[in-house]
This record gives sequence, structure tokens and C-alpha cells, in this order.
Amino acid sequence: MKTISRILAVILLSHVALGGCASARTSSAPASRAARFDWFSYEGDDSVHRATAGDRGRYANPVLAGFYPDPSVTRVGEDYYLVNSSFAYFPGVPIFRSRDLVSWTQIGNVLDRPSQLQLDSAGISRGIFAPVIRHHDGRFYMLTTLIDRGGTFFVTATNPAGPWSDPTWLPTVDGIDPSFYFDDDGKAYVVFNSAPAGPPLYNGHRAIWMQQFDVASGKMTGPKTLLVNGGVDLSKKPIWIEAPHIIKRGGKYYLICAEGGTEFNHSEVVFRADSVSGPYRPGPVNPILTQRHLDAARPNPITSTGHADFVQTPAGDWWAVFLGTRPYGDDTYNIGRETFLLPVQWVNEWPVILAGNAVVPHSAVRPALPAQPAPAIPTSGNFRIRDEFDGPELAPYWQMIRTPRTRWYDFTSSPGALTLQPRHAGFDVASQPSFVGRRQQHLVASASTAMRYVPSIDGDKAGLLAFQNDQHYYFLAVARVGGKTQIRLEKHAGPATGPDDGVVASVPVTLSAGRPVFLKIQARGGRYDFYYGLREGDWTLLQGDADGTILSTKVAGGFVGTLFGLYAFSAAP
Ligand code: 6LW
Repeated sequence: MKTISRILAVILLSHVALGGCASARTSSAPASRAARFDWFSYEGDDSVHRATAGDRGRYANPVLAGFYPDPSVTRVGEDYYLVNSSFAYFPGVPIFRSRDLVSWTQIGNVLDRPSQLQLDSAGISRGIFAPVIRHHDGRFYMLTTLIDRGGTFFVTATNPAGPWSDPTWLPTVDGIDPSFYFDDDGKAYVVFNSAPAGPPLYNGHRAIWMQQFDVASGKMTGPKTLLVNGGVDLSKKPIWIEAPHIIKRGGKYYLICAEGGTEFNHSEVVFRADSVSGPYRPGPVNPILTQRHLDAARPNPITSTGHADFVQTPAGDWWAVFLGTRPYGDDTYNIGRETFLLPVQWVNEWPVILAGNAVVPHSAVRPALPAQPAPAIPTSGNFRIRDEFDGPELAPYWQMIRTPRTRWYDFTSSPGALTLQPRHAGFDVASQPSFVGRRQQHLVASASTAMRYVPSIDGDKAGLLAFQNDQHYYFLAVARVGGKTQIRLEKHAGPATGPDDGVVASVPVTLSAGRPVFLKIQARGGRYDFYYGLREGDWTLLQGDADGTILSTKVAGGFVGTLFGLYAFSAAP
């Protein structure tokens, strides 16, 4: 178990030293309708990580735990940069930096301004699909797709931590999973998934296309070239050939792609050509990564692996990042598709990530790179982290739902606390609620918070959520009903029916202005427990052993993962 992160530990210690106490803050200020969160604590404790914790020669997979899908990685000098999809969450496209491919620090979010990211009315699993990050001639490029509204665009920056430019749109790149390739001769290309040349021959029949990109003008130029029709073997009706990336090695061009769809049958495949525009021929051994053929009853399976990107170290070693899932039941997982790391072997000039019946390991030997100190905010293995909300801004891992159009949170009205202004905004595609969430990153995890809030009118509510999407979440809330204040648990697993929809447990409570109520959600694979307390650490179980499968991708659908969230709702329109 990694101890509390250094930065947050320092904040906590300094706070206590100043005579404050992070958990028993009282405020003389009258209770406003605002919800004030004094701190938020997250802890993950997956058994698979306990045996190898602390082994400095090894790293834990996933390297980015929790909903960090569709990874893309690049290297500039000694620094590696990695980005992930973010769908309808704002800010969008988290960007990480590392020097050893294992210790990753989030340096920001690429799309952190409304002018870059219009997510209004986007479904949670719409918005930003797979990004790619590349570096060319002193400039970083991030290329991605905003689904349903505008399509493919890229942004650039000289500093990867930002600021990044506003979007330049590429309307001829009419599919998903676009990727830049900058060739040695100065020419540049975009490869991407799109429809096949003629009518699809079967459901899931897609193709990989390429078009030249003019760096100087930032525009696409020339005809589109078909690189792959369907997949490795069209006669077998391969589905969802996507996530293409071109790499060059030994003067040959390698095209790696995902095939099989981003679920149980996912895989990574490879093609090769002598010329950048092809013809690309499939390798002798495909897929180069999959887990779909393995015994489903194996312990602690890692499944749905695919959507890889390659990066080469200065010493010439090749490594792959790719997405995978960690089900607790029959293809049932709540925390989404995570980022994993494995070395790439070259066999007869063809890359292989895993061969035969090899399983993706939860622990592996570190890359031969100078090991870096553990990041202040851990992203892998077991850890505990506490956010003291000392501001001035939200840590970069906090996510909002869709693009905020007003500032409904602050760190100033109650110093040392995150204040959320309740608004009449619920969970539906038209809303932009007063909600901030952070990923559940472990199968066994807990989230807790201290909240100072007194609802004013019937229907007002605020509290802690386990949130998969607008229709699939648990809400542990302080609410006002019939003129009385209660702590209650709402279970949502489908379309909302009314203001008291899904209440599965409640208890009356008397809250005095300024005194915190403590809320905790405990995840145990597919079972969730919900607690409250009026003194820190003194927990009362409100509802135990609740059905967590409603938070799974299998039940809820989509491409995202569970977030633990803080939320405030006002019944007043
Ligand atoms: C991503 C694509 C995919 O763009 O899902 O099913 C999309 N495969 O690679 C969102 O993750």
C-alpha cells in the first residue's frame, strides 16, 4: 500500500500545524445552500498488487488504473507523454509525463477551455474518442475526434503541459481513431478508421485509410488511400479494424491496429509495407496481442486487450501501451478500460507483444530506464490519497460532466473547502450538473468525504456518488423530503422516473449549520457498501452489499468507467 502522497501529506501536516484539523473544521458562517466539502479521501487495495508492492525492480499493471482508455504515447528526448480518451468529461484528454514509462504524472488536460471542447448535450460515452499524441519539429500535436459534432481535429502546443491551441478541424478525416505519422522525408500523413470503400459486407466491416497532411498549412491534401479493408483476413469477416498507428523500423513501415472491437474479442494486429502508402501485408503471426482465447476461469484475468501504441527508448527497446479490463465477474467490470504496459519483442522483423497463451501480467520487470520517484499522485498499484481542497484549483484528475458554462465551484467562499453551488441540473444529456468526479481505480476501493450542507427546500440534495453514467449511479445524499432532512441512498439503473426515484434506504438526521456529515462508499468488486457518520471515523452502515453490477459496462454500456463524485442539486428551478 503506497502511503499518502507526499504533496497531500504535506498539506495535511501543515494544516494540522496551523491549528486546523482537516476533519473537524467548523465554520461560524451560516449554512448557505452551498455544499462545502472539507476533504475527499480515496483508497484502493487490490489483492493482486499486495505481493509485489515495493519491489523496485518491477512495476504494476495497469500503469494508469481506472478509466484511462485508448492510450497513445510518444517520446521527446528522455520524456514520455501519454494521452487518453475522455468522452463527455471536461476537461478533456488527460496528459501524463514519465521518464521510465512506469511513474506517470498528470501534467494537465489538453482540452481545458470551452473554446476547445463543446460537449453540450453529449451522452457520457460520446464526445472525445481516441486521441493520439505526437511531436514534430519542436511542436506537440494531439489529434482526436469529437463525435457527433465536428469530427476530427488537432491542437498543438510547444509546452505539453499547455496551453494548447484551439482546434483545427480536418473534415476529410471522416472516421475515428486518427493518428499522425511524420516521415523522415518531411512528409506527414493521417491514418484513420472509416467506412469501407463500398457498402459494408457485414456489421462491423470497417477500413483503415490514409491521407497526406500538409504541416505548413495544417490541412489535408491529396487523395485518400485505402490501407486495410476489413482486417487481417477479410474472408473471416473481421470487425472494427481501428486505432491505426504507423511506426518505422529498419526502413520498413509497420501499421499496428486494433481488431475485434473494444470488448472481449479485442486484439492488436500488425501489417507491414516497404512504402508508407503500402501495400500493407499482414504479419505471419496475428494477433500480436489478445487474451480472448484464454481460460475465462483463470484468476484475476486481464481482458479486452488491444488499441496499442508503440514507443522506442533511447537505447532502442520498444514498449507498448494498450487498453485492457479487469473483470470481477463474467466479463463484468465497473472501472472501465485501463492503460497497461508491456515490452515489444521483434521476431524475424515482426513485433510481438504477447504470444501463445501468455497472460498480461499484473506485475512485470521495469523498463531499462532510470527509475523515477513515485509520483505525488499515484496512478498504479495500491494507494491512498486525500485531497484537502486547499485550492486554488481542482487537481487535474477531477472531471466535470460536459462543458461548464458558469463557475459553480470555488475554493474561496470557505477556505480549505471545495464549495459547490447547487443548481437545478440533474443527470441527463441536456444538463451540466454541479458535479466533480474522480475515477474509481481499483476493484476494492473506498471514497469518503466530509460535507457541510443543509438542504433548504424539499428536493434539495447533495452528497457522494458512484457514477457510471446519467442513468447508472448510486447517490449517497443528504436530502430534504417532507420538510425533514434525511440521509438516503438512491439507486439509478435506467431512465429516471421522478425526484424520489430509486430511494433504497434512508434515515432521518439532524444537521446543524457548519457541522460536517461524513459519507463513505466502499466498493468490493460487484458489491458496494454505503456509510454515513456524524463524527469522522464513526461510520454507520446505511446500505450494505448493494448490487454494483449496475455500474458495470456490461449493464450500463458505453466506453467509460465509474467515477466517485461530489454533487449538489437545487430543487429551485
Ligand atoms: C475508440 C475506438 C473504439 O475510438 O472505441 O471500439 C472508441 N473501439 O478505438 C472509444 O474508446
